[in-house]
Amino acid sequence: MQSDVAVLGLGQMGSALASAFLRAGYRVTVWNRTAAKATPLVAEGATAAATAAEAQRSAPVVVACVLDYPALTEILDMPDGILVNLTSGSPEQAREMATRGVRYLDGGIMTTPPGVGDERSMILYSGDQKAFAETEKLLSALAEPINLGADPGLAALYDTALLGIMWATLTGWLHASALVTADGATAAHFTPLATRWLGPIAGFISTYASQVDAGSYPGSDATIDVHLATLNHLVHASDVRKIDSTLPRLLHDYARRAVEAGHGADGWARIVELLRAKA
Ligand code: FVH
Repeated sequence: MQSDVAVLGLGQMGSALASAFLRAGYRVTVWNRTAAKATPLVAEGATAAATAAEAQRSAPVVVACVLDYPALTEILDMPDGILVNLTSGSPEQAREMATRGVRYLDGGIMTTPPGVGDERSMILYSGDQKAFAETEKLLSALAEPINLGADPGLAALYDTALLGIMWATLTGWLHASALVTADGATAAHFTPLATRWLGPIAGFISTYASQVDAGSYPGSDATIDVHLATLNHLVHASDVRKIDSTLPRLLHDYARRAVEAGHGADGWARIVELLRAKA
């Protein structure tokens, strides 16, 4: 072992991870299927391994960030040591990987490559808790490490759930941008109001979290009856401007179903019951 950490996979993210370790002063061995991608990192001070197996024997901690789990499985050859897998996957894949005899930590990177090495960024971890304790300081070089506990699937579950929020939010904003630009406004003019609106929305979410856990959804801020009436405007405004109304119609449909089931006086958090009941 001549390095502190080995990084397998030097795509956009793996290169950013290796670079952050180097900037923090760690000795880093790198490996990538396409060897040329190691060149800039070697210039920064990394050692290039000739094979994935050689890299895995070069350090007590191996950080993997390749395309997907099949790619990881192809190159995995760890006799011992700690595997920190930052490759995206499902909770089920993470739990299966943890059964393969390595000391396993699964991770979900909640940033893009430019955010790696920034302490305001976060990376979610779950799995072997002793391994987390042993690697926490090292992993702090990448982002704030958030420990979700011993279930190796939890980091991937939270990662996926958080990405779901991202896609829903981005698509809501894009729909809104299509709406306002159809009448001659610009996205640049509209967007500061949109980002300001995300503050109150974060407040609604915090209020609704305990309601979701309690299964009780008082309509004390706004009822689903009111949401439904207002959603009619969003569908109408989209239709008039010939903007795709799949998203507003989906939301309208949730509200309509809740009202038809007799829950019009409840708050929006009640919709979770429709999301849960796949009938
Ligand atoms: N980029 C991002 O912002 C996101 C942030 C959240 C986490 N993701 C996940 O990180 C994994 C890698 O993503 P990436 O952005 O680094 O992706 P690429 O730049 O395309 O690099 C892919 C690397 O995977 C290697 N690779 C692909 N197939 C194989 C294989 N069969 N055997 C060995 N290595 C393989 C590829 O090698 P090469 O093409 O350069 O030879 C790259 O090193 C991913 O799970 C994201 O979801 C990033």
